[in-house]
Order: sequence, then C-alpha cells, then structure tokens
Amino acid sequence: MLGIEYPIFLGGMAHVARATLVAAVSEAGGIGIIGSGGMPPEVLEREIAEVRKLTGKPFGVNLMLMDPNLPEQVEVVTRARVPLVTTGAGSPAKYMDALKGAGMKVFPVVPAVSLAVRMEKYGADGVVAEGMESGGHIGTVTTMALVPQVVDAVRIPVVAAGGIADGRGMAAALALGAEGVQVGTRFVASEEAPVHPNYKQAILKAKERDTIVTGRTLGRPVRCLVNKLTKTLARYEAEGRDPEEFESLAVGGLRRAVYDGDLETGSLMAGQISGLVREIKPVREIIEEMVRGAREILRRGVDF
Ligand code: TUI
Repeated sequence: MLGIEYPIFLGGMAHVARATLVAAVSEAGGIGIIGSGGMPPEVLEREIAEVRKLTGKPFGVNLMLMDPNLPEQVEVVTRARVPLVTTGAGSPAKYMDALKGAGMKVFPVVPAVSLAVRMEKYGADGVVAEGMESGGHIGTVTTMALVPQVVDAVRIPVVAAGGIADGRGMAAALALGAEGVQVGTRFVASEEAPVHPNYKQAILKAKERDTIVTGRTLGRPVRCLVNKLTKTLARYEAEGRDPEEFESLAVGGLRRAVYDGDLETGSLMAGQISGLVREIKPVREIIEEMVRGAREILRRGVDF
C-alpha cells in the first residue's frame, strides 16, 4: 500500500522527527514521518521540501490534532500531497475528506478499539494502535491488549505502537495480527535524531520503571522519563493544585528537552521500552537488526 520495503513507521514525534531522521528511516526501507506538532506551517513546508531533497522514497507527516496551527498545517500537507498522513491526540474526522481527496494514505493513531472502528468508517486506510507503554500523549490500554482487539474490530491494516524497540517486539506485534510497527523511543536514541545528547543519554540510562505518566487528572496524560519536572507535576496533581500552575511548568518542556538537553525542567518524553535501549546506533542498523531479528524468530518458530 505504501511502497515501502519494511513495515516500520517512525513515530511522528514533535521536534524530534525532523527531516534528517525522517529521510534516514525512509532511506533504510521503513517510512519516516515528520512530526509537525509545534511547527509553524512555513517550517513544515520547508521540512517536506528538505525530506524530498534527501530521499526519493515515501515518507509521511504526523498531524498533532491539538496544534493551534492545525488548519494551516493541513493545507500544507494537502498541497504537498505527502504519501502518508498519520494523526495523533484527537480525531481527524473533520479533515478526512480533504486528506483523502488529495490522494494521501491516512493512518490515524488510536488508543482504543472504538476509535479505530470510527476511523475505518470515515475512510482511514489503516490505523496505528498505540499502547500506553508509549512515550508522549497516551491512552490507557497496553499494546499487548489493544492490538489484537483492534485487529479483530477493523478490516484495514493495523500498525502496532508502544513498547517496540527490537526484532522481538516486532515479531510479537506481527504475532498479534499487526501488519507493521511504529517505533519512537528507539529512534530518539539514533545517531541521526536531531536531539540534544543529554536526552539520548537519559534514555540509555533509563530502566523499565523510570518513566511516569503525568497530566491524567487534567485529561492529557503524557509519559516521560522521571525527573525534577515530572516529580513536581505529579505532586501538583496529587495536591489538586490549579491546572494553570501545572501548565506553567509543563509548557515548552519538550523543547527544553530536545534543544537544550535540560534534564531537570525538560519533558523527556519516552516509552517504557527505554530500559531496552542501551546504545546509540545509526538508523539503518536499528532497522536492519529489527527486521533480521523478527524474521529469525518468526521463521524459527517457538517450541512449547
Ligand atoms: O499523539 C500522540 N503522542 C503525542 S502528541 C504529543 S504533543 C503533546 N505535548 C504535550 C502535551 C500533550 C501532547 C506528544 N505525544 N500519540 C497518539 C495518540 N493519540 N495517543 C493518544 C491519542 C488519541 C487520544 C484521543 C487519539 C484520539 C483521541 O480521540 C479522542 C476523541 O476525539 O475521541
């Protein structure tokens, strides 16, 4: 459907999934996806042009549906006719006809079965079923439970996301009925990710219990590596403080993490699979190891 070699999506991570990383993933046979969250429309237009300069292979754009610039961003991707659009943090129903009308494949990211079913009705070409192990804005269901239930509920292809960082994770996702995987955290710790070294090192250092979800009480749950910021945010929530106090600390957190490498007051968004990530590697190596590992497991089978 997408003309790619391997069914591996780059998570459309705001500030992280920029042209260099996106092109590297597409060049290596997966599909890079620009994270347009927080991007002014003219910057998004430049990023799309930059990706096209770096690779002739298919790529995508993720639309973060809470972005204040969303209508203009939709115009940009529609005009550019990017091959793939994924969406996150809301329902893209309003934009579906415009996106489909421009001939693009649309894969909404969904944290629940009911949303997947709705998206199929609106004409989605596939869905990314994202479990709560993921970094960033999440739902409440784990990948292991969500993926097979979404697979049973829709007829369009399902891509599994959340907790996948190697060939074992990919094989497991395929065993659950997914046709592909979306990977975020593993690619943050890649050579090509335009991310401050402190952020990458923090992922390498993290163990499986070193993430926390904050913002649930405010209806906007976000998973990050535990640090001074998340500890304060969690305390504010427990104390039932004014949401504006929470917001004033959280705002700009991802920028501080990605660009400044601020380990104390940055939002180091990352998934629970961070504990598995021990080395910064080139994107091509990450993808080749993932594909080789998954194929080996699935060919060999498992004795029991
Ligand atoms: O969107 C993500 N992950 C993200 S977005 C993001 S930017 C951000 N920064 C600070 C605060 C909040 C966001 C960081 N990480 N993943 C896909 C995803 N989509 N997860 C959950 C959802 C979702 C939630 C509700 C999708 C649809 C939805 O629908 C509600 C409705 O309208 O029915």
